[in-house]
Amino acid sequence: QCEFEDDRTGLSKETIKRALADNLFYIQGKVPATATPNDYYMALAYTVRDRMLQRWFKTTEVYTKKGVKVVSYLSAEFLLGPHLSNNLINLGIYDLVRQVVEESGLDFVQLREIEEEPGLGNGGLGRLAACYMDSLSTLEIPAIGYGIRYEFGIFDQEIRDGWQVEITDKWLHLGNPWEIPRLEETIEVKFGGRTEAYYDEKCRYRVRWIPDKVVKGVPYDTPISGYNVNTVNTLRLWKAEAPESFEFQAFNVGDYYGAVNRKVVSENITKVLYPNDELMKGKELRLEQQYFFVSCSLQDMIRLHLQKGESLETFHQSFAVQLNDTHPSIGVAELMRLLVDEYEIEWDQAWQITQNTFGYTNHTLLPEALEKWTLSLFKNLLPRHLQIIYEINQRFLGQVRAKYPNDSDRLARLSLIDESGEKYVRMANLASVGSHAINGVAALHTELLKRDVLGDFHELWPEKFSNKTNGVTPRRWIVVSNPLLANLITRKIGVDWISHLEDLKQLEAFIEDAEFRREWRQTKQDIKGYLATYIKENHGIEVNPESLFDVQVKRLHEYKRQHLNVLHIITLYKRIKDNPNIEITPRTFIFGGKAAPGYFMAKLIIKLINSVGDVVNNDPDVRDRLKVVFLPDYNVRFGQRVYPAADLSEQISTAGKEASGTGNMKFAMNGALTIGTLDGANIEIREEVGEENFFLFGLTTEQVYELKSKGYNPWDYYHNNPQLKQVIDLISSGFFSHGDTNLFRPLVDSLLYHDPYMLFADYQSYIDAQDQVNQAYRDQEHWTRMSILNAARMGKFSSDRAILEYCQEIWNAVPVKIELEE
Ligand code: 26M
Repeated sequence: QCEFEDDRTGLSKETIKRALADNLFYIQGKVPATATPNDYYMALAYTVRDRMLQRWFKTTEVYTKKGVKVVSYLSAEFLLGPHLSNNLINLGIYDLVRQVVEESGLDFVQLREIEEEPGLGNGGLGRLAACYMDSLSTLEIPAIGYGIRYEFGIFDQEIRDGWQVEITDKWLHLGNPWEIPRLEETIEVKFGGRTEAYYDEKCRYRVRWIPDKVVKGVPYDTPISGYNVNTVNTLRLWKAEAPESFEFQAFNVGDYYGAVNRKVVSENITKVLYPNDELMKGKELRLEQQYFFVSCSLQDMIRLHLQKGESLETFHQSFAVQLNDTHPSIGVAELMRLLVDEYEIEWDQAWQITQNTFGYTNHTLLPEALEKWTLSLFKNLLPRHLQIIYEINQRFLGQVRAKYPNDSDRLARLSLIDESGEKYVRMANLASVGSHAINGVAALHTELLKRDVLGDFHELWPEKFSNKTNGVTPRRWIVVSNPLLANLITRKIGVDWISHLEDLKQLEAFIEDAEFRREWRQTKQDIKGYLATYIKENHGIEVNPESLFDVQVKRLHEYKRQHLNVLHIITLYKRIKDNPNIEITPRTFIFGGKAAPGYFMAKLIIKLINSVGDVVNNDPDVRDRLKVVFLPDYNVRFGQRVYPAADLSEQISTAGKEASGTGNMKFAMNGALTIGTLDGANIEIREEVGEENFFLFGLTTEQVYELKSKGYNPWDYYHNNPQLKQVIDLISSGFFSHGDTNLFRPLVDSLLYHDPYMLFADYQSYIDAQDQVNQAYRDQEHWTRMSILNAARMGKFSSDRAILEYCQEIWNAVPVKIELEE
């Protein structure tokens, strides 16, 4: 029996203290006298990582030795957010480590805030991938996430004079203690060039691809811990590097600068995350990124599969590969190429393997967001893949023709190639044909997918389609972000709810307990106080923590209708101006979100929010009853601060436009009430929490379609609703723009003459619902009951539930316990 704990695994206070000091010296090369806060943060992070490593190693070993099926989640984005607190919670050592850090004379909160969050995603889709990785580990499902190690993640946002300014996100500048490069597992990816047909020694027709560029993919692995289990899965992100200087010697004699330039161009592939633009413009680098990470990942999986001594015929029994939207859908053609060209498998068998391997999740119905690439771009970058896509298409359309003779319109719609004008490859069609399972991300979304965007595919293969309503991880979105509420809940019902969120139902038993309601209300109040302090310290705006915190945080987009929220604010402001002594429920309107850099209208909406805020916040008539704050640089870390502090969650997209939404879930789990339309997962949230605990407004999807088809005229609403007219006229008059009547004209004109997202049609219904919110908030006892019921009934929206459904209905994956021998 040893008296000393291992420095890298031990969990006694003394050992952790020693480990911190050791890591400071041996990894950072610093002693306390010279150490910066970042040095201490790094030492702390390594101390935590050390405690994950034997679990990580063991997990990986079991997966490679045992014949287990591994889920492979392919995603161009993983919006992870800070690792430190999340890992501490999952390892069950948060309080312990915090104490040790503080006993060492350090400021734990300060160190925690030093971590640069990996913002390797735009929004919902990337954050969903991160929540799913957490649940896969927690459920002990063998899984690996594959993606891109962007050197620059989503840009940082600053607000100057009310406008958004983008700053590059240098998240790696001080090093990343959470990743380990695996240089020996580097993979080569080919680009461009041409193909050549030939006959092999058995006189079989074959094609070889002679590329004009080879790029290396270097894997960087990040451990993904599960909550309260030994499983630590891997997130493997690929970095592009130019192959060693062989080019210099053999091929580029005399063209040194040309060779250097090619090296730089290769390494550009993983430089920067593309912000999702309103339009899918043919960006060659984007397709290069997609093919690069997908090819690396599939080659990696094949290597792992062959290492087990298996033949490729059983590849789909080793890996279930999920396509997170169409971004990785080139994988369908790439797996076919690898199987047919490189491993000489017959086409039909390769196609069986491919279809059995892939599942495809769709995340959007917006037609402008459906990915397509021009044939010329495709041919230049991936000449062999274009041939393979043609071959897939020919065989596929043959089947369609047999089933629906003489239906050329249907054929044109189903084709992998869009030939209606300039020719394109349609990535959603490729993903649909190449997958055995297709799913939407909320019940309504899946129904609309089956009816509209993928209607022809649904008619052809109804059995491929299913719904998998999104979920979010309660570890990060309750336990890490809202420890006060988590502790209150645990005191009432024990800790099991953290991995069995349906247990929150047990809170309903305490609804008549006045003391519990008081604690619940007080907790929310305390958290609102923290946010108020943060806003004051960081942005200099005084907000009243007693006021109703009305929050809309999400990417800026017209369909999400942040400007409808603004119309409500102006409506209230107008009421005060018309009658300064009016009874009004004090409110703080909190906004956050980034606009795509090229999306002019979204940026103008940010300017409008700030301009309205300037007027409202500084008008003495308002007497601080209304405050409007746009908090810059909304990201995962700020989400963790704001969801717990919200009273009201704004989920106000035009019905039929928001595929699911996941912020809606984070708010409600933390006891916010929702004002929302019948869109995405709002519908299911309302079903769960009860219609009496949800503020509903607006047209239904059917009504939106109906109104569109019979001719929607926003002008009529403007003229028939004096309140709406006053609000719009106030913006047009230059009241919020120092008399400038041009500034907001594009926005106002778009509403008056087009209003594609039907703000005017929903305006009155929204205002009425907001008036009900005010009434409800005045009865704090009643509001608290509704708040508790919202949180208590959110069990369905745990990502654990979502992942279980994927495992059972799409991946055929089962848990594998990881045992640590003593
Ligand atoms: C495309 C091309 C080039 C560059 C970027 C893109 C691109 C990147 C991300 C396009 C769309 C992207 O994300 C879409 C997205 O986040 N969709 C959201 O997915 C969530 C998770 O399912 C849903 O909850 C949201 O409703 C849906 O909008």
